[in-house]
Amino acid sequence: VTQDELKALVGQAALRYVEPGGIVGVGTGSTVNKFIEALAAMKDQVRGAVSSSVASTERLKAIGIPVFDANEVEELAVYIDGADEIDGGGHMIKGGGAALTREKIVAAQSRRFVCIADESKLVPVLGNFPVPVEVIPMAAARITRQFAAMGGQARLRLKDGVPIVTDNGQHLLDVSGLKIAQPLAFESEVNQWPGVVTVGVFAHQKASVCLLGTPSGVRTLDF
Ligand code: DER
Repeated sequence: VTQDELKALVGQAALRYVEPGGIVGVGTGSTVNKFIEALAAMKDQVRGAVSSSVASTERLKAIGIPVFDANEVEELAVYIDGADEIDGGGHMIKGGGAALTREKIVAAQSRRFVCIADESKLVPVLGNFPVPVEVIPMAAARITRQFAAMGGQARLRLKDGVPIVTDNGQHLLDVSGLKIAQPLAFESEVNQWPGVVTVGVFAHQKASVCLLGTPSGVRTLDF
């Protein structure tokens, strides 16, 4: 079974968490893209979506699903999103797709976070995947030094040699060499460093449930 097939499996499985007639929170990434493809089959049963990125907005509109601004909607029943890593407590590293800030915003206004992931994402301790951090550009060097002081190596995310600019017009650092055994404390600490927009550790907005794609089917982990 390929990783792509595992992503399609969980993208399809996530449909059962979408309430008919509701507005669904939609994340970003290749696994979420499989969910959006699956959602096309039941698009007349949903009122619309709140999106976490320009990329997902474009895909939702392409299948005819109305996209609402986050400010137009009160609480969402469910938020469907992937993860770069997820631990046994439902804490995640996210941001591989550069959408971590809006993902955390939409997750915060959703009652349930349904994480969809292939089994390679489940880890005992977060940190093997470099932690994405959205930063205000002028603060990047100082934040890099702060991560160095805790043993992390922060690198500016580049595309064709130029810093990537997020949907919010900021830069991204990817921090390797960290072992995040206390995700809540780590998120609280880094979030309040001046110049940090969002740290790609989702502990305060952890998953409620994870649909994990495995060769023997979908494993449902409840947190
Ligand atoms: O950027 C993100 O947070 C994405 O959700 C990412 O973590 C998962 O992307 P993938 O489904 O393409 O692996």
